[in-house]
Amino acid sequence: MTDETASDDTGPEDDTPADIGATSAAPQGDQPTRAGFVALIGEPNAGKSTLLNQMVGAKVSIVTHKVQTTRARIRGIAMHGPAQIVFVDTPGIFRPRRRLDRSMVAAAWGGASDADIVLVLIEAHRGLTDGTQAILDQLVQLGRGTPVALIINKIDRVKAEELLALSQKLNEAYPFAETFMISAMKGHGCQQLRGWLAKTLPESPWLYPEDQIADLPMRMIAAEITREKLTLRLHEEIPYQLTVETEGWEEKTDGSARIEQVVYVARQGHKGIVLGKGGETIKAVGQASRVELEEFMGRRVHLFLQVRVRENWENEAERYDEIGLNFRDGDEGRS
Ligand SMILES: Nc1nc2c(ncn2[C@@H]2O[C@H](COP(=O)(O)OP(=O)(O)OP(=O)(O)O)[C@@H](O)[C@H]2O)c(=O)[nH]1
Ligand SMILES: [Mg+2]
Repeated sequence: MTDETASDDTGPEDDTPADIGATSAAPQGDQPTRAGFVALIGEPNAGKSTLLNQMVGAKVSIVTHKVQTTRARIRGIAMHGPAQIVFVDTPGIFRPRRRLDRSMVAAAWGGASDADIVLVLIEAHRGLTDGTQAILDQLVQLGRGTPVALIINKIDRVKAEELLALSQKLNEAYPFAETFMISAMKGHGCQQLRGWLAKTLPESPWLYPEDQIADLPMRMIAAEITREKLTLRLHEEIPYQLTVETEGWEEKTDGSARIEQVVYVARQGHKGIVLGKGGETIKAVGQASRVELEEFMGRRVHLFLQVRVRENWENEAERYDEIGLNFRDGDEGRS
C-alpha cells in the first residue's frame, strides 16, 4: 500500500479510512457482547455519511459536497471488540418545503428516536448555527433518557484554539453526555469516539452477522452510487429533482452482473441536461458509477442507464418505497 503519500486534500471522494484496523478487534475473554443503534443527526452537509463510512471502513453511504445528499436512513455496521455498533445515517435536518423534504426530515427524526445513542454533528467552522439550534430545541422536546453526544466535525478546517470556546458554547445550549472533536474525513478523533460508543451501548447479542457492513439491498446501494455521480456532475436544482432506481439485475454465467437503472427527472428540460451533448454526461456518469460498483462488488458490472421524464415522481408513493422513505411522512403538516 503506497497511499501514505496521498495529499491531504483529496476531496469529497476520498473514503480512505484512517484507522480501519481498529474496527475488527476480536472479542476478548468473556466480556459480555454489546450492540445497538447509533443515530447520526445534524444539518445537511455536516459530514454524517462521511463519519459512517469512516467508522464502517467502507463506503456504504454516498457523500457529496452538496447539501441534502442522503435521502433515507442507511445502516452501516462496525465491530469494536465485543461491541457491534450499528450506525444509522440520516438525511440532514432542515426546514422542509416539499413532500420529499418532509419525508427526509421525518426519516432523520425517526432514526434519532429509535436509537440507543444519538450523535449530533456540527461543522467546526460554522459553529452554532440557527439550524443546529433548531435541532437542539427539538431534541429537548424529545426529552428521553437516550445519551446524546456532541460531535464537532471538520476540525481540520479550524485552529485548535477555537475549539474549546465552541465546545463550551454548544454545551451551554444542550446538556450533552460527551463531546468529541473529530475529522470524519481524515479519521482524527474517530478512535476515541468508537471506544466510547462501544462501552456505552447496552449489553445485547449482536444484531447482525459479524461480517456484515450494511443492511441496504445491493440494488439500492447501486442506485445510490449512480445518484452520487449524477449529483457530483449536475448543477443547481437538478440533483434534487431526480431519483434513481435499479430496475433490472441479472447475474451472468461469467460472474459479472448486468444492471439496468432508470434516472427519473421531473422536467423535460432536465432530461437533455442529464443526457448531455451527444449523451456525454450520462455516459460519464455511467462509467464512474460502474467503476465504483465493480470495486464495491469485486466483479465486473455492465451498467445500463436510461433517463425518463416523470413530472410527478415526487408525489408517487412507489418512488418513495424505492428510496426507502415513508410517503405518508411527507403529508402536509406532519413534520
Ligand atoms: N474538511 C473536511 N470535510 C469533511 C469532513 N467530513 C466531511 N467533509 C466533507 O463535507 C461534505 C459533506 O459530507 P457528507 O458526509 O455528505 O455530509 P452529510 O452530513 O451526510 O450531508 P447530507 O447527506 O446532505 O445531510 C463532503 O464534501 C465531505 O467530504 C471533515 O472532517 N473535514
Ligand atoms: Mg449524508
